[in-house]
Amino acid sequence: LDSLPFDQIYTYHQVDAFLELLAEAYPNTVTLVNAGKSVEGRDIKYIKISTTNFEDSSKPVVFLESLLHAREWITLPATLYAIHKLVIDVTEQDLVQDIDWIILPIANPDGYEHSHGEFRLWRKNRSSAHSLVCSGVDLNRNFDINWSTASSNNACSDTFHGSGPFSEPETTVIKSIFDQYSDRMELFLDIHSFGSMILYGYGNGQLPSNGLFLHLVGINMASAIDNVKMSWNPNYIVGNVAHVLYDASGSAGDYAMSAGVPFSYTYELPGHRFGIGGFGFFVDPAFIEQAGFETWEGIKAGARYVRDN
Ligand code: ING
Ligand code: ZN
Repeated sequence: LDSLPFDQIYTYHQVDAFLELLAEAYPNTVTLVNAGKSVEGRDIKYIKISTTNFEDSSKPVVFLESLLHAREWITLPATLYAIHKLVIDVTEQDLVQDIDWIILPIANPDGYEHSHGEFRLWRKNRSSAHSLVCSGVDLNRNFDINWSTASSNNACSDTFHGSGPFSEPETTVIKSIFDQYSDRMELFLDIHSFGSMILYGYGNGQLPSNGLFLHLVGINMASAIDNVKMSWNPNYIVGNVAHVLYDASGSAGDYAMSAGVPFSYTYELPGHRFGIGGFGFFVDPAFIEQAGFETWEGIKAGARYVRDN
């Protein structure tokens, strides 16, 4: 447990076993929640980290999520690295003392398994309920915020939004986390790849009323990462998703803001420069630990900002 190597990509089952062991080994800080089942029946598990009783606490909550999109493998070691720093190798005590954490490492377990066995570049979940020919709903278009206004109605599209808001069990699990904890959730980081970006909403280009502060904290996190990044990777770009990328409705990040979370970002971790074929989604084992290490710098900067302000 204390020497979880950071140079590999773990499977769903390995992560599941790790979370179970972690909760057993650190019962005073870690609570494992089995929050529901995916379309194919896999458990969706997240951990709560708190030095006090999570449910009675009034500390700010920071929520980290990865692998909402199956093929974005590098995002998993980034959240596992954060778990390691918060639970096992606690070098920065203040972060666990002052903040309660929710970490959902594999938000889309079926898609993730599919990307390991069948189809490396799979993005969506594995629902076959919406079409006879194509499977999968883009979970980052399925949330109940401006649903269907900038996403696809075609089940064969990689940005298919599903049959309605929260039509998928995977997004419903995430909704329930916001339902329970959004009143004290100050920061939500939905970790994706790739592109070296820190993006905020709304996905239609409208800025929330705290847009200036969203940008400021985004730049704070980006420069913390840029300070330690590999020299050949680009600096992080910070901005509104519709301004720097494209319009996108029904995203987790937008839903978090509509649920009252003041600081909500989608990280796009760097793509890999040695990637072949599938370009940035492929992962070189030599840089997995670096991805965790540098992303952790951004997470820390964001968490300390919301703690102090
Ligand atoms: N990019 C995100 C996507 O879901 C995004 C970009 C960010 C959309 C924030 C909406 C809101 O398309 C990746 N790589 O998935
Ligand atoms: Zn993504």
